[in-house]
Amino acid sequence: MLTHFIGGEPVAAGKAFPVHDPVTGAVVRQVHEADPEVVDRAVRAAREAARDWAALPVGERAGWMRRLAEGIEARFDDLVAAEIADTGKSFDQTRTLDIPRGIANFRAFAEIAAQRPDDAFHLSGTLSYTVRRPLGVVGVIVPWNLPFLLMTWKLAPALVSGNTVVVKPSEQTPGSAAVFAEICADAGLPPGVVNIIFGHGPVGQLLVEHPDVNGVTFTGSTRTGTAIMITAADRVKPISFELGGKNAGLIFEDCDLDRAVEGAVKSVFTNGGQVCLCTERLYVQRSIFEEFCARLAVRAQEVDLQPMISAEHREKVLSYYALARSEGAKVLAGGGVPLFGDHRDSGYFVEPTVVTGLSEWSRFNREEIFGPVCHVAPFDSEAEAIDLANGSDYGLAATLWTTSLDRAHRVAQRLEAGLVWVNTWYLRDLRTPFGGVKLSGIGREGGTRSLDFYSEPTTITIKLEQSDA
Ligand code: 6OD
Repeated sequence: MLTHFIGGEPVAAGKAFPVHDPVTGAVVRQVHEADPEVVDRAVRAAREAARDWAALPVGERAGWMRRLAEGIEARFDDLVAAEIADTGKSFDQTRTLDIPRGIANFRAFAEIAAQRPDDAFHLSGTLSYTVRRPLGVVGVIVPWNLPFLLMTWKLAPALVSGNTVVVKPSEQTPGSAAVFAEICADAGLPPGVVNIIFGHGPVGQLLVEHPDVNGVTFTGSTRTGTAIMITAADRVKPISFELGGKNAGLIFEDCDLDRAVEGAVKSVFTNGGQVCLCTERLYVQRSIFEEFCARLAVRAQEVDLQPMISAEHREKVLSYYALARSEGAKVLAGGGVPLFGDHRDSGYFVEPTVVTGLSEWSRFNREEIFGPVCHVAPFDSEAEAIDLANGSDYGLAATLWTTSLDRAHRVAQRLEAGLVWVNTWYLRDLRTPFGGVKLSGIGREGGTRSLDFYSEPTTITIKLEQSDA
């Protein structure tokens, strides 16, 4: 049974809840559910550790980040196994993306923080400079789609900036966080610097409202983000949110069509479409629309299947497949549930799906689905393509496919999204600002933006007396 990790110790408290393997629906583990006393205990442990951790020179904290990266390398296979058991991800993706990004996150933020200069300003006889102080105790709420990647993406900058943390992983994917707790203990990380508590949504709510939690970082649905924001507003806590998306992909007739089709396949179907950066709306220039649709429909039937995270989420995705039909869509590929004839038939799979023919105002084209599915529509001009892409309540990511350098810059700069990829998708440089506009989030993390969020500057201004000499 998975236990909480508080003050450097395993804590077995709270009733048990099961985690299911999405591939088969079978129970893979039992986990303790935190209650208010456990949440309070974790926050107190983090608070007690905060002063000494913040007092360490940043170079020493960076050293700890490198040691945690080494710990992840040493437990690589256990982390891969835990992540796959909870999510049903492919071995290939977990080994090449999810777990390596944990290592990269700790290494990158160690370097970025250790090398960051402070600001200094001179103005007619005054010197002003800034020192940055950590927020204190940070609540880290992690989603189920990229559990280890996103937990470490938040932990590394929070810790290297001098905060202590209480992490709440998703109740659906606690496994890799439990291995990470062992890594922290084995590395000898000072007790209370990292605390991990398990449980459902109300545990996250208790964490956000705890008076001794000084800031909250969250990746997940816009609805949950709104609820956290309302709670955090009570004490004006800093928040950083990366929320939902309804991301557009623009395919121009001057693209390299082979690359564009493969890029669309990757951006729509990776992780079963369960990445906030996945494309759900594709707009294709009319002259290549028919060919693009035909090729995408074929490729959709060839991709490796990844299950939805839960039976409930599968029902949600299937309800959008039904909605597409009832709104009058033409289904080009998929639209149902695959039959395997083996143990996977009790898992949470859906068919990768491509539809066309819906209006921009249909619910299908406006709401985030978070499954392996997209709608494809034609456009006639560059201006129309930009309007279509921007005509969404969300603004996280967009992709565009063109071989024209001018068009690439011109269009990319007019898209209302925090991230625009040209002739690629989900290519990451961890130093760049990362986040969304509109309903897709608030704030940016990545590189020094993360350090800015997880610390606050104090400006010190000194009057310099003029010498008579
Ligand atoms: O790659 C990242 O750093 C990141 N924050 C990915 C977020 C994906 C959301 O599903």
